[in-house]
Amino acid sequence: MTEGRDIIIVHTSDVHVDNDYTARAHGGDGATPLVRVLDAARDLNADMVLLCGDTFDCHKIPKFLVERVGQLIREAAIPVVLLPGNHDPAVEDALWLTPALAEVENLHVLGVRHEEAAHFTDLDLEVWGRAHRDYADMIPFETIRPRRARWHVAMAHGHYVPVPDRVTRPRASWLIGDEEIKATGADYLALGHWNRAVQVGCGAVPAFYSGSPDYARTVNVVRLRASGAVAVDRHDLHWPEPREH
Ligand SMILES: [Mn+2]
Repeated sequence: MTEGRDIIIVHTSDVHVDNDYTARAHGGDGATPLVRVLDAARDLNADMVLLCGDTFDCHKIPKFLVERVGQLIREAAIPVVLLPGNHDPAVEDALWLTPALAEVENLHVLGVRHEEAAHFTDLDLEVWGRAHRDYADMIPFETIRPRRARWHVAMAHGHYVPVPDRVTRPRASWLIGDEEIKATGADYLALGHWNRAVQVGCGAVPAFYSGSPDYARTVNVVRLRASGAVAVDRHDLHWPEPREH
């Protein structure tokens, strides 16, 4: 139980594990950004990691690398809640369904293992979000899930604009607006799709992009305090090796 202490959540997104661009940027190992994130979670003694979309760059990833990701998550030994994004949606032939990932007990893929919410009784916490289920546009907060636990954390992978215009074309897809953010009523809203770390919304709900590990070089650290307060900070990732881009 976590009675009396903070619940610590590490939030990142857009990790883009692959055997292509990300691998070339990290001396051949496309899982390096994920390793850095999980190292940070361990250093912070985190209770949970949120991977907020585009964890994989695509679904065509060599088996050895998928297995490595499954093993890294298993070894992290804390719940990892993953929202499929526009690069890695919950399609029929998604990597999420392969044994290397589907059999990782602490990996909770929304839209696959859970329809749209993962409930953690020991933390009195629910994490919910609507997965990308294809490569087309969708509205991440078209429907809102009401609070079902003391702590209500939402995830979405999309593009923030204060007031979405879903009529004019061309336009960005997967729009998220201020009113929708407010309507979530979440204690924390974890966002993905942008590479930079930034707070968005009108402030009614703490809504943050974490940015990608590669670009932001940080993860967001969310502390849910016993008092009910929520604190959000950024934590530097360790990058011992020089980056090549
Ligand atoms: Mn994206």
